[in-house]
Amino acid sequence: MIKLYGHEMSGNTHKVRLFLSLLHLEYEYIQLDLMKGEHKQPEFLKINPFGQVPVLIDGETVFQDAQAILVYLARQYGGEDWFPTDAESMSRVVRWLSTTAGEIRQGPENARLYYVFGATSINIERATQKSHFILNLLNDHLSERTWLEFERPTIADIGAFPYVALARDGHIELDQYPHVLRWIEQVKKQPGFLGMPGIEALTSV
Ligand SMILES: N[C@@H](CCC(=O)N[C@@H](CS)C(=O)NCC(=O)O)C(=O)O
Repeated sequence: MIKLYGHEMSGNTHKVRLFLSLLHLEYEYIQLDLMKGEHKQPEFLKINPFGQVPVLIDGETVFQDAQAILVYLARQYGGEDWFPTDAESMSRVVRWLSTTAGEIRQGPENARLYYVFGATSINIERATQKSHFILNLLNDHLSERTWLEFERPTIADIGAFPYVALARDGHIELDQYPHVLRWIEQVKKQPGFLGMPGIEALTSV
């Protein structure tokens, strides 16, 4: 049985929950109380010395970091589609996983941390500027493509999705990025899509 430690407001946790849901995998979900610092307790630090969620355990093996977990799940359970293994395709997907942990974290993820969680150590001007930089880039990229790479969703899309879709939480308006908005709707249309607070699933009429 797969076990996932996370938090409902964590976009990093959501990357993993969304992917587990798209793969129709069952798992036990353990929500940590981050406000009480459960993720900094010795028991949890044993499974993740970084003191962060998400952490996924499959059998005896522990995986930390949302991007690394997506890679594991894609290769272990997702077949060739979500994370293809030829050298060029792999590099293309990893490029967006790096962007997720780089520009998207420095931009919309940090802006949300500032406004929603009061993380005043964050330089909000810089996070806002970084957000618009990466959203502009994504908008241009998606103007000619349906998905970030290839003609189907991959873990590149799943990794990038939560904090882009949550950008408004960080006071970043998405209206000026129509191709990004279209891409968000497309992710939401995937069978098995799962929302989180701030990312509503589409309602069927
Ligand atoms: N590189 C990690 C970052 C995870 C992360 O920042 N998790 C946040 C919640 S979204 C957390 O646990 N923060 C608590 C802390 O860093 O002390 C990943 O991609 O999973």
